[in-house]
Amino acid sequence: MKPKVIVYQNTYEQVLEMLREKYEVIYFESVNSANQAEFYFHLKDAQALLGAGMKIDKELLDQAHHLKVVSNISVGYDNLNIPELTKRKIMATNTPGVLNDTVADAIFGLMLAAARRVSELDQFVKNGEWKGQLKEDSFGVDVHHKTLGIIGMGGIGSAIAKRAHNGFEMKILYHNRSPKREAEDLYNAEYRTLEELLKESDFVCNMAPLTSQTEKLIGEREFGLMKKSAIFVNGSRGAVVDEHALYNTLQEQRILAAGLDVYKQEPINPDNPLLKLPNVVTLPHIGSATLETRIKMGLLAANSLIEGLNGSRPATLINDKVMETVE
Ligand code: 8YV
Repeated sequence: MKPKVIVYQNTYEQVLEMLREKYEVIYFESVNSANQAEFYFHLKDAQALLGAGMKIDKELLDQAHHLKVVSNISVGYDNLNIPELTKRKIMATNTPGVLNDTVADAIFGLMLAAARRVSELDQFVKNGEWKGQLKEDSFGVDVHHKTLGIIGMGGIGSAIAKRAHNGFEMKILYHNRSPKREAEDLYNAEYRTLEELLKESDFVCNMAPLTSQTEKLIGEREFGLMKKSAIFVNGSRGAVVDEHALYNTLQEQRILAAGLDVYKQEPINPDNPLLKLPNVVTLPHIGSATLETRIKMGLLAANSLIEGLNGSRPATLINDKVMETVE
């Protein structure tokens, strides 16, 4: 009898085929109220979970009596209760690295769109409002040669710094738990405290992972330190930002604009006042969602799942300590 694996989000045939060679694959394009009972029926004897975003906590794990691996198709793993997984000798894996350039591209897309008012002006043209001489002489601000502050200089942050340095000749500041010598050497990145970064940057890009320490890291006080001409981009997790504070700051024009790919609640409520502001450009959490990269992420996640079920150490293991306890 093949071990049972649950895939709980839509992924690609290449990924499913890779798993079906070895396992009984129970595939849900998404888990919702209509199929949740079926999901929990299979969870009882599933040995692995593959997907992204599902909250894997004590309550769920109490229903999963044979689980050995939880494999995220994402680099972020704030949906996983790592201490609970480790205590239960369940390996947790993610997909770092393969998405760095794709997410960095998306971040620059948001920076440029916010700086040059692309979303607003796109609608202006499409709504037939361009009827003659433009009423304004300029639309937005330059990105090149400005100062970019990156909060969270991990793999994606470094890819953003590469683009900023090589492509836009920007000055790069960063705030991180530990120094990043490689970024300092390659991109002349300079370490700053969070306060210093917020005060000095023309563009502030949040790429900090969501943890208990970073929840609402950027709130009223932090936005109050930023320049009135500054642009804020969030590409990591919505909960790292106090969205009410962001709205107030934008609405009162205490910063110039924002570009958002992530939100505290996803999908974001269409009535959220942030969506009514002309100086906010939004994406639906698609930072890594290009065809090429999502396939790479799915295959990497599947490979880590296979390594874990084979009893070896997955290349992208998050909770190393689990290897000390797995028989
Ligand atoms: C999203 C992400 O999962 O990897 C992460 O942590 O947040 C992203 O990969 C993806 O962009 C959703 O489409």
